[in-house]
Amino acid sequence: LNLERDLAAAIDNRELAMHYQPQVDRDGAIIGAELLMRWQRADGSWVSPALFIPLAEESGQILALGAWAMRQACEAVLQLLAAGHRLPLSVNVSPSQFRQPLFVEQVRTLLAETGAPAELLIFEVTEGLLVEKLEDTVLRMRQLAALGIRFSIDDFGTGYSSLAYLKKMPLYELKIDRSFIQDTPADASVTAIVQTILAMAHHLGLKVVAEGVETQAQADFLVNNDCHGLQGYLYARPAPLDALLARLGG
Ligand code: G
Ligand code: G
Ligand code: MN
Ligand code: NA
Repeated sequence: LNLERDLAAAIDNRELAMHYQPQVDRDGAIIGAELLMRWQRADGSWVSPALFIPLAEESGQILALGAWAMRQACEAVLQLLAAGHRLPLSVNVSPSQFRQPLFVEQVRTLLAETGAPAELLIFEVTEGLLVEKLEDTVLRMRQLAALGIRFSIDDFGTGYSSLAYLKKMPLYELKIDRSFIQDTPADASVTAIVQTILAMAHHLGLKVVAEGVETQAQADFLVNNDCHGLQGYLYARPAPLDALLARLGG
């Protein structure tokens, strides 16, 4: 098994697919969707991104994968618009992708080429991005925000960065990591952490999406604490764009 070699071929052989997982509001209406990459090998087996994304990070292949993901996002935004749905899409941006010298230029070019409105793209970045080179990160985020791109901190609460960055960067949203949601509201201290994240976000004017919502008890608790968006198997698993379009109706 040589995943690195196979991954290079996967891009050329169109073995990568993008799946979309809806995010809903308190009434269950779809307010957005996250793009999640999938790799189906020639033998039909699926490789989890939890396995190939870290590998691609190490080999540098993440740059090609990331560029592909970004184009998929723009094309999906346009396909949704054509079907009458002005739906923001969230795309995961890995730290090395974000740190490429020409990243801002690439995004600008892609937006111009495709005509996708930047206002319908949310970049999910992890706290790992915010640990090093904070000044440069903030500068780039501002340049992208000036184009209309919004930013979400993915896996919030699991990283090592300081809360000081929350004030410094142009953020739109926090995504509470599913490890917290899993134990909410059953575990009192985890539940307290979730409530604290929600309260802090509200004070800072940030939206919050909870990931990994699997039970109605979790959803009820989150809604009662004014969580803006809910994402998880309770509503839908990640699936091809057609499934999202069907769910939106048309
Ligand atoms: O969908 P799943 O839970 O298997 O995803 C596992 C991990 O892979 C998650 O951490 C997710 O953020 C990451 N991932 C999925 N798609 C992409 C992508 O397009 N780009 C990047 N950088 N990470 C992704
Ligand atoms: O790291 P990131 O948040 O981008 O990754 C999200 C991952 O969580 C995806 O791999 C997705 O498939 C997975 N996921 C989404 N909803 C649920 C859920 O309700 N339960 C579990 N266990 N995983 C989920
Ligand atoms: Mn994510
Ligand atoms: Na996450």
